[in-house]
Amino acid sequence: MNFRQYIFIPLFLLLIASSCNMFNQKKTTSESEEKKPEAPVTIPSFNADSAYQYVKKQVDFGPRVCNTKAHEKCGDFLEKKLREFCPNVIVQKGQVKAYNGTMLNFKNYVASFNPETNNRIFLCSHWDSRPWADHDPDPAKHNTPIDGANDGASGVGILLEVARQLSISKPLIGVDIIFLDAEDYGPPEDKKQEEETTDWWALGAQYWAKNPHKANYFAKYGILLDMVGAPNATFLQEGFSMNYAPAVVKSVWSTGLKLGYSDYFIFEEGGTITDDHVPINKILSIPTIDIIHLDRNSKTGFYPYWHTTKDDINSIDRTTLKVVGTTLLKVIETEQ
Ligand code: AHN
Ligand code: ZN
Repeated sequence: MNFRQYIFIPLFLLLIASSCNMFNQKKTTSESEEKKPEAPVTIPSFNADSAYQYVKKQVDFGPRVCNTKAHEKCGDFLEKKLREFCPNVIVQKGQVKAYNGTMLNFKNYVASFNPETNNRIFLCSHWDSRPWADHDPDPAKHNTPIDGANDGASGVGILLEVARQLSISKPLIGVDIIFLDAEDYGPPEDKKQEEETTDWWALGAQYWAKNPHKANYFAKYGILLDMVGAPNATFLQEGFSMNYAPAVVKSVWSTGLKLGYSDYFIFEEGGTITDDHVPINKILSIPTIDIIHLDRNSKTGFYPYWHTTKDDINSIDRTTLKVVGTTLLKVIETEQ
């Protein structure tokens, strides 16, 4: 063998070997493609900045008092957002009579994830805001409509973000997200009757409880959010919730506790509050609880800026939105 043979034979063998190898490599690639792991499971994580923006957007329309332009515009925004996140949205509209005889145009919005299953829960909040700051420390402001950043917009902002998360993670159970109207048109302090029937609150919820968006509507239970965005909020266990749905209260509060939110979800009974969950419990008989900011140290028993002009966007805290939203997503996950 001369020098050339020394070089070319091994070179030739190398070429054959490498071409075989190329073939093999190709095969390996296609095998690895077959074994490609499935797309990672999306774990929903509540985004507090997103919820905050939804709160701010509502407040920016101005007070969402029934029969006003701001109310109508905000309603259109809510419907548009719900339709972005969910293919099944029903809008209920009509008129209800207020304590002073005013006919209020109202709209209730219902977004249904997995509408076909009866293994479902609902989450709700009122979206209107109060026409009068009748608890403002300044009496000159008692007729001023409120922004209702906390009283109204906070619950809706959280639920819009929950809806956005569900549109990504696709729950196995059914979930209805419901925005109830005309909750906060109850008689102002100076016009209250001695023996108030209290039927003047929660007019949209009363309508929905009597005329659910769907015949024979069923849900295992419901959760109402009311004033869920103030800093260091304290959610005492509201009285009607404890009467009608004690197991739901305990389970939701335990979920909050497990997530590390024991400063918010307090295992202490608060007073009974006439709110949207009352007609739902009474008329529709679906056990429904109220997660509501109750404060033993405030004069009204509610969060300090309740029905004052200070219930504005500055009273909203992302951490509280996160606490409540994360707890709700966990509750949904636990139901799967
Ligand atoms: C009563 O004052 C009877 N209910 C209060 C319900 C409410 C008003 N929640 C928010 N604003
Ligand atoms: Zn209110």
